[in-house]
Amino acid sequence: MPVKQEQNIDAELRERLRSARGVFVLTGAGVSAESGVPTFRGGGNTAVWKGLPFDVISSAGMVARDLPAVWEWFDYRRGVLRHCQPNPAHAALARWQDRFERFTLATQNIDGLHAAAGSRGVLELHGNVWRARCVACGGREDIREMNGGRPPACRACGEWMRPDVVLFGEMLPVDVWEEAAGRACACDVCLVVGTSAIVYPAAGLPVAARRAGAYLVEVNPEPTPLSEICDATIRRRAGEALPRLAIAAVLMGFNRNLLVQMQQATPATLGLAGTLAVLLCYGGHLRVVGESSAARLRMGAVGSLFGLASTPQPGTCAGSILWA
Ligand code: BJW
Ligand code: ZN
Repeated sequence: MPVKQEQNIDAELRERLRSARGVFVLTGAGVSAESGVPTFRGGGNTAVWKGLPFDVISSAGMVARDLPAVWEWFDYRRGVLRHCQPNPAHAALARWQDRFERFTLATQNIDGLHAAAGSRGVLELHGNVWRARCVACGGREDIREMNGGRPPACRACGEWMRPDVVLFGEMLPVDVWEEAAGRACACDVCLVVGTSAIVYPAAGLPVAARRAGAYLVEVNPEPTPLSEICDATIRRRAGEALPRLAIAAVLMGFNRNLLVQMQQATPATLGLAGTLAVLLCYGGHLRVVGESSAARLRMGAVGSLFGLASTPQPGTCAGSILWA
């Protein structure tokens, strides 16, 4: 099946999202790019550090050879991250978590920005840069609550601690991986955002989801090896695309949950709701049912103001707005 390359959210994607019960999202460095976090392979400025390519310094071998250098590298990275805030893409995904029966957010990022945006239960496949882990007993600590010392010593057993991140050549945390793999294979829509999709095993999750029957969508300004098996690709930055997708999802929830109440609403409520919806949803899909002709007229007026193609019928005022 040919891949659909969309600048806009197409009707099929909206419908897939509307009917999805399980949504699985995999994010990578690109979702944090608009927060100022450098990517690994997208021209960011951390690709080489002190003459060492990141895949050398961020490797299992380096922990064995030179743990203090690994700490220095991650202290530097935390110094950069300290100034970074979640962006609209993180915020949009945080809003999604309550909109679907089953919603899973798995990330390859170690920056903690999804949680900072309010996402709960994020599956952090590659660990978290703000945590340290004891090389002997596996005990974990929040680096922000530890005092000095590099490498720090474990409070429980006195052995060295290391950053609690998954480096090249290391296994992913088994429980997190198994949870992610199970959820990926049980979703209806799989969204892959801002990853070059070349680092395994994480890059295998969307492939597994697609094989299990999910509708696979990629949000990335650049093509990736995954693009050719995607059902749709949105060639936009995550900070632009996700809020628009999120608004489409909000309005779908709005349709599903509030349609009945809207049928009972007064023309004024309908007019206000319609105006708000159109203002908020410049990329969304709007379907509001009104009992009175005044409400339909009001919706029609709002629609024409905002370029809404509306098709009012008795008892119904419906329309959809395409992205500008
Ligand atoms: C935007 C945007 C915007 C920009 N909006 N988008 C062959 C087959 C299978 C596996 C292997 C293999 N050869 C080697 C392996 C193993 C290796 C691997 O996959 N290597 C590949 C490079 C081939 N994998 C491992 O070692 C993993 N472990 C493992 O396999 O265990 C089994 C094993 C054990 C023992 C021996 C061998 C195997 C572990 C992988 C851990 C990865 N760790 C890192 C570093 C974490 C710590 C740190 O931060 O330093 O994780 S590597 C780095 O890459 C980081 C990332 O999470 C990961 C993925 O990168 P990501 O997120 O995709 O970022 P980028 O920069 O690559 O892409 C950014 C994208 O965003 C681009 O596409 C842009 O276009 C886009 N973008 N702006 C949306 N605004
Ligand atoms: Zn310990």
